[in-house]
Order: sequence, then structure tokens, then C-alpha cells
Amino acid sequence: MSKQTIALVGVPTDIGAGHRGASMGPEALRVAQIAEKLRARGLDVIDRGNLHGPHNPWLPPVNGYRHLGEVVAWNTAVHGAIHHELQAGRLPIMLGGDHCLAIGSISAVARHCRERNKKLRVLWLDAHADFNTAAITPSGNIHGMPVACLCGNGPAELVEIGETTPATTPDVFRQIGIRSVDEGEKQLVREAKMAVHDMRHIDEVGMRRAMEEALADMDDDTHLHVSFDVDFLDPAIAPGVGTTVRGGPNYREAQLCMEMIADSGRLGSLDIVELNPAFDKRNQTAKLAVDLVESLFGKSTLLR
Ligand code: HAR
Ligand code: MN
Ligand code: MN
Ligand code: MN
Repeated sequence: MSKQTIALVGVPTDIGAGHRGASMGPEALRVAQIAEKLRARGLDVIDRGNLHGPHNPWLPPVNGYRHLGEVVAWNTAVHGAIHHELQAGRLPIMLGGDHCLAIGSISAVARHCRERNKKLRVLWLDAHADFNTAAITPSGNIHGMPVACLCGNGPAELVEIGETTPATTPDVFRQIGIRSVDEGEKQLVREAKMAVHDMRHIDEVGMRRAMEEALADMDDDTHLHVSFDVDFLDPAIAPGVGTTVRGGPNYREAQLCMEMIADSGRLGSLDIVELNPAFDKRNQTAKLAVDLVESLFGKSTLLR
């Protein structure tokens, strides 16, 4: 196998979020030296710069969605850019931006898997299930809906991004770190039979067993996508996000999670989303995200 080439794709928008500022995420990750740190691991890294899209008009929801047209425009750009990198054999890292952008990135990964006859596994690292719909959302913010949209439960304009509708199915997802799910959303998660390794489960069995479960049954033909919502982490170590929820993984648990993904050898694409520098202090959350991403690419803190 030739040397892995990583393509960084910045997506500077907070179009799907409930707070402004995730649009500054890509630059904060660059300031925290994401490219340099990955190069130090022996990887080739190309920084594609940022995608462009509509500004955030900051309007109330219409028919249950805030900024639907703008969200479609941004995700269409993301889908094209991420699919292009995958086609060229590169490993794309989307630097978000809020989590609505996973509609574009994961639909591109799913399309690539269909074209290459690969199986898809998505690890959804998040405090939230992001499985809301227009009918049940408490906010209208589309960053609370990407998993539902990717599984066909959303507005046609978003569900149809990509070449097959829906992009994927609930069985490809493994959600990890979940601790905030809205009442109506819980019902949909149960009905979809989504595999949720929530914080209660991690408390009971530990991160090690939860990750063994989430990474089970993959083979040489499996493409592993990690969608890393930075609010997955405990707010004590990661204050730089718009929607903090107490009781997330601590530093060691997060490291173990990343190291076990690295050990699987299957990582094919990554989102880093919801980093919000407006809530951060001295860029510490961006630095922590980069530290964890280094582990995701094989930097072990152990003497191995
Ligand atoms: N569940 C809430 C809503 O839908 C908040 C969820 C969105 N927050 C995120 N995404 N950061 O994971 O409005
Ligand atoms: Mn999320
Ligand atoms: Mn392809
Ligand atoms: Mn979240």
C-alpha cells in the first residue's frame, strides 16, 4: 500500500446550529496545527482550503426547519468535494462547521461505497442522537437531524443529496457517547433499532467493551467513517462547543476510543464538527480535538 494521503476540506458555516460560531471551526483546527501534526505522523496532507456557501441569515424555522435552502446549498458542496477526494483515493477530513454537514459528507461516503462495492460503518461520536425530524424538533436546527436525513427521514431536498435515496440505513450507524435525546426523538431511535452505546452503557461496561461492540463485524471490505461531534467530549475538557452536555467521556476514555478505532485499521474518512471557538478558551478544545485525531491516526500514548 502506498502512503496514505489526507485531504483537509474546510466548511466554515454554522448554518444548521443553534449558536453562531462553528463557522470558525476550520480555522481553529488549522491554528491548532492539524496538518502539521498529521504530517509528523508520516502522512501526506493536502489542505484544500475552504468550501463556500450562503451566509447565515439567522432566521426562525419555516415548516420545522431553519435555513433549509442554505443547508441544502452547503451540503451539496460538501457532497461533491468529499466524493471527489474519495474517488482520487484520498482520505477526506471535513473540518466543520456544524453537524448538519454530515449529510453531505456521509452521503458522499455511502455513494463511494456503493461504487466500490464496499460495506459502510459509521461511528457517530456525539452527546446527541441527531435523529430529529421537522415534526418533533424542539428547535428547527438541522444539526439535530442529519442521521434522520441520511436514513430517508427528512425533507426531499436533503434526503436526495447524492445518487441513491436514502443515502444509507440505520444499521450502518454505531452511536457512541449519547446522553441527550429529545422525547420524540427517543421513540424514532427505538423504532429504527439504531445501535446506541450511550453514556449509561459506557458507565456500565466501560469504553473498551463499548468500542469492541461498535467495531465488531468489520472486514477488509468495510469503509469506516467517523463523525466526531466535539460535544461528545465532557465539557470539563472541551468547553468550545455550542451545546455542552455534562457527563461525557473524559480524556483517557476519549483517547482509548480513538486508539481502538486506529487499531481497527479501517478508517476511511472523518468529520470534525461542532467545534465553536466563540465558546472556547485559548483554543484548548481545538488543540484537544487535534490531539485526539492524532491518536485516531495511530499516535499511541502507550509504550507500544
Ligand atoms: N436535540 C437538539 C435539537 O434537535 C439539539 C441537538 C443538536 N446539537 C448538536 N448536534 N450539537 O449533535 O435541537
Ligand atoms: Mn451532532
Ligand atoms: Mn466513488
Ligand atoms: Mn452534539
